[in-house]
Parts: sequence; C-alpha cells; structure tokens
Amino acid sequence: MNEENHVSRKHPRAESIRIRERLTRHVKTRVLALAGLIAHGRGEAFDYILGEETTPSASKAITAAAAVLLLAERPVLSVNGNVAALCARELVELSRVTGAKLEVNLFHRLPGREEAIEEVLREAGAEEVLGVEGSALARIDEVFSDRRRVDPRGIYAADVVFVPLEDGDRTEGLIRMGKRVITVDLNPMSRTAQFANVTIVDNVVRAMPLLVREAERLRELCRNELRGIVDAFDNGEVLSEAMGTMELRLRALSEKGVYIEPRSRRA
Ligand code: PTJ
Repeated sequence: MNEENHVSRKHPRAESIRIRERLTRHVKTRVLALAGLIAHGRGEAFDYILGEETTPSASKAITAAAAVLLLAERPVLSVNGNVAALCARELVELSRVTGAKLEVNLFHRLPGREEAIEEVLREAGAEEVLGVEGSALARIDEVFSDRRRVDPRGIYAADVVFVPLEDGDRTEGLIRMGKRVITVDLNPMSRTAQFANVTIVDNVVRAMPLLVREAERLRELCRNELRGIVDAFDNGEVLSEAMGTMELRLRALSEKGVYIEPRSRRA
C-alpha cells in the first residue's frame, strides 16, 4: 500500500496526514532535511490558528507576488527541501509562466541532497536547475549560513528572488543586497515574513497552485498595469491582516470554548 494513502479520505485530517507522510518519505530520499520536519510542524501550528485556508490578504499577496515576478528582469525561484517535496510541479510551472530560473539553495547542504532535489525537479519537468553540481560558486557575504553559496547565473545576479519557507538570515541579506524578496511563510512574525517585500501568509501547498494561476492571468497585462498592482501593495497591511485573522479566531475560540470551523468548511 502506498505510504501516502493508508488513511481513508474520510479521516478528518487525511490531507494533513498525507502531507506528513510525503515529507517523511522524502527524508529517506534525502530531499528533506530532518529539520524540515520540525519546520513543517511549526508551519502546521500556525496554519491551524489561521484556519487552514487562503485568506483574502494572502490572495492579495499572491497577486502582488505574481506581478513582481512578471516585472522582474532576472527572477529566480529558490528551492529548498521542503518546497521540493511539497510542490515541485508548481515550482516548475511557475518558472515556465514567469521565466524565472530554478535554483537549489539549501540551509543544510548535506551530501546527496542537491542531487535528490534536482532529480525531483527534473521529474516534475524542469529543464534547467541551477545551484547543483558544484555550480553554487558565488558567495553572498551578507548571509551567514550555507545558503550564502549561490549560483552566479542565478540568485547572485537576480533582481527578484522567491524564497518560500525561508530562514530569516538570508532574507535580510538579500534585501541588503538590493534584491526584491517574495516569500511564503505561515508565521507572519518570522523575520523572513517581516523583512520580505511580499509575504504570502499561507500554506505553500495551497499558495503555489494559486500563484501559478495568478501569474498566468496577469501575464496578459501590460507592464504599467503590473506596476500599478505592485505600487498599491502594502506588505505591512497584509501581515497585520494575517495576525488579525489569527487573533480573531483565537478570541472566538477562547470566548466560546468551541472549535470554529474555517470559513470554507462552514455550510
Ligand atoms: O532544505 P533546507 O536545508 O534548505 O532547509 C529548509 C528549512 C525549511 C528546514 C529551513 O529553511 C528552516 O529551518 O526554516 P525555518 O527557519 O524553520 O523557517 C521555515 C518557516 O516556514 C517557518 O516560519 C514555518 O512556520 C514556515 N512553514 C513551515 N511549513 C510551511 C511553512 N510556511 C508555509 N507553508 C508550509 N507548508
């Protein structure tokens, strides 16, 4: 039996269990760092409070992210173990729609991981994968982890970098280098969420297909229209709204003492 479907679809947490099992399997393939499981657990906790659905403010951030990527001259999608395990196909599609390059960039550069992630991306249809086979030859002094090793054709030269599920240090470093940073992070209080230019506070599993669709839709707009979307976007507002949603749900829960179904699941 497939590890990802031994639980019935009727189980109330079937999707969450399926994702956990996919991640566990990818520890074995080396795609996922062991710490990736901890990161996922933290994300799940925030998702639970958020209501496990894409909020209106996350949708706003998705639109802005698509516009920023389409306006970019040298956009790059930075791929770590968690996002490769969870949404390789959508990363490849986003790269195709926006013209962004795919680059493997890891916090835990352990032997065999780069190759395993490259394989997952190629299986998902990627034709070019940067940051592998010794090509991460440039060094970003502003970053203080293994993430500082980047591909000179990719993140090093990029004007816009998409860094889903990121640790705060690199986001700050990339911003200091004058790059625009887009992230997906369920924790609106993380340093990455706070420092990025566009923060999508949503589960990457829900956000990525929406981002691909939005980029496909916005591709029809002219550059001035795209610029209008970017200029009207306020990341601080989006973060406040995300925290407001969490606060509201926690308050309702604590006052009524009952579980509040997310909006999408209410009849
Ligand atoms: O593959 P590597 O070696 O590059 O390592 C990747 C991880 C994710 C382990 C590494 O970047 C890391 O340790 O990240 P942090 O500092 O734990 O930050 C990850 C952030 O992503 C946290 O704020 C989590 O709440 C958030 N997060 C976790 N899972 C999801 C998520 N956000 C959106 N969707 C998720 N599924």
